[in-house]
Amino acid sequence: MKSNKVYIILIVTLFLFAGILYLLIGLPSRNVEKREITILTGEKTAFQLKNGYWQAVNSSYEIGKYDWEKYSVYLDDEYSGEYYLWNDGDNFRLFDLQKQAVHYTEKMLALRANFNLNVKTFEIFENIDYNYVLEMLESHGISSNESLTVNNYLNVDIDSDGKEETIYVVSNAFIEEVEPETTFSFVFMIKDNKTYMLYEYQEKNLFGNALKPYIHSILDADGDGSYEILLTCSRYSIEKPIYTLYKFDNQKFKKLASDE
Ligand SMILES: [Ca+2]
Ligand SMILES: [Ca+2]
Repeated sequence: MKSNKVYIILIVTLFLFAGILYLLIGLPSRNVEKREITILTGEKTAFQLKNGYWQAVNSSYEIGKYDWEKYSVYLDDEYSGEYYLWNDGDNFRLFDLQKQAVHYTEKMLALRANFNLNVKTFEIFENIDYNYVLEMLESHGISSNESLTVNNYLNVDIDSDGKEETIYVVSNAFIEEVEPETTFSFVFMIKDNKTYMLYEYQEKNLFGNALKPYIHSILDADGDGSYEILLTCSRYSIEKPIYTLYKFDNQKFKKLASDE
């Protein structure tokens, strides 16, 4: 009888322990997997998070499924309201809730998610303090005399720790006055005096191979409280720019989705 009691107590304890483990580990990860977002830009880029996976949606058929859905729309990073979207083959157009066309010229970001949306507003400054940029160029064998077409920065608290990081964008893409040997672009973040590379491109300068980076949006794309960066890279041709979404995770930037 006594040994039976011991067994029952052991089994009940095991069940309780398994239950607590499930609550601690199982539930939070299930919540993460339940987070869904659709990210659309004016230039018909579409990224989607579903069942814990990121995907760049490219086919016209799949993109067509986003038409006439309601989205939270941000124009030049400011929340503008709820709109319907419809793609004309090249771009997403906006329609108000009465389905009247709304013309826009601003940078457009449209979101639909099952969690609270957070989009940062930010200001881009011309860089006058070359220290970090020179260090970056030198470490890639590029002369400090090289002419640049982009040299700017912005301050933003990416990891929501109350301290702002600085993100630098530097490039000689699309330079006209001179014929440089290499074409290069770097996007990097300085946090606590340390450099974290977000995007780097360095190639022999051939006609039309340059890529010019631009920070399109800073948003919490996966609802975890830290911010992701949506970067665009323009090309020489009239082709649409390449969009890539980056997450700063474990002390490095990783790609979540790209329509490269
Ligand atoms: Ca920070
Ligand atoms: Ca996030």
